Amino acid sequence: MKNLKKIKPSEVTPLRIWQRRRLLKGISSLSIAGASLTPSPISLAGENTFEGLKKSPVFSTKEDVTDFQSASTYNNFYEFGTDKSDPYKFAYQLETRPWTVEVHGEVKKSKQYDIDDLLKVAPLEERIYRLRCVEGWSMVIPWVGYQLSKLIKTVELTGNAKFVEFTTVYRPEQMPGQKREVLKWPYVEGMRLDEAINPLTLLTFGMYGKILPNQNGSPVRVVVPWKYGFKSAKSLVSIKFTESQPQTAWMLAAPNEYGFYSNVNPDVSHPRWSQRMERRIGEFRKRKTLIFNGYADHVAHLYNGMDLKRYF
Ligand SMILES: Nc1nc2c(c(=O)[nH]1)N[C@H]1C(S)=C(S)[C@@H](COP(=O)(O)O)O[C@H]1N2
Ligand SMILES: [Mo]
Repeated sequence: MKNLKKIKPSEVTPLRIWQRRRLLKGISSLSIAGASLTPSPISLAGENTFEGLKKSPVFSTKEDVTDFQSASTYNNFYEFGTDKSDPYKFAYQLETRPWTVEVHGEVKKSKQYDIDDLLKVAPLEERIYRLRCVEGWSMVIPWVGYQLSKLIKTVELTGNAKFVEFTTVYRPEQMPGQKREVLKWPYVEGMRLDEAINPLTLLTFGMYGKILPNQNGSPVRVVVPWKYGFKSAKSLVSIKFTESQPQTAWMLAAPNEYGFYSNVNPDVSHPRWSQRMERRIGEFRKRKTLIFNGYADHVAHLYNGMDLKRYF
């Protein structure tokens, strides 16, 4: 018998119901804020569903969407542990309201956004993107967000801005994985400014038409579909524009394995395994990995003349 005192609420209530309750608690402030600010065509209805989402056929794949169950239970979010099931088990502990995101650095108008205001900077769209993990699996997920470029426009960059640095929240009391030095916390990622402005780069608040489950990076993350999954940092508290290249958590951990660019590239192996093939979650037979994860038409020009083996 387990010691009753040690039983987590998630073990008493079936986990998914517990998480939904947490989600509903978190969202109530959002719907109230949404009702008070009228101009946005997007509103949240029952079960945290975004209504009136514009679909984005130009930027969406027509491939089969991964089922929500897999996309929300098989995750990498080391702040909650290194097992694929840890984020699903533990992410309910993260309090996603109130939440502020600092947008700062080389900008004329730095700003602390309340998450419910950040959500309204531009109309939210649904974008169905492939996301491939450096470990060799991939998913197809309908994300909800707007182009990061829309936010960048509102803060007016200075001429010195050349890179963007994303920082995840640091809260070891709510994120048990941060109690161990698996990575240098907080999790930091980054990219070049032209990559951040590319129309594919999505500031993301939801998936499958609903607000993001905590384990997928609630309340806001970035999704950069032509790069390995770890570039798409979750649960952001800071978006900083910098003159020099950010030092990322993965580069600090293993610089010879995880480069700054980390573009999906079947021709550049990870030092410990090939990147030629991938397993789409839900499929049995492996498929070939495509250069830039199949987004070459949108992003190949960003790397003209660059040696991608050197800048991996
Ligand atoms: N803060 C933070 N962001 C993160 C990670 C992480 O460990 N911490 N893991 C990354 C990795 S390795 C992948 S593959 C994707 C997975 O996103 P998903 O769980 O929503 O599919 O999140 C990325 N973002
Ligand atoms: Mo990953």
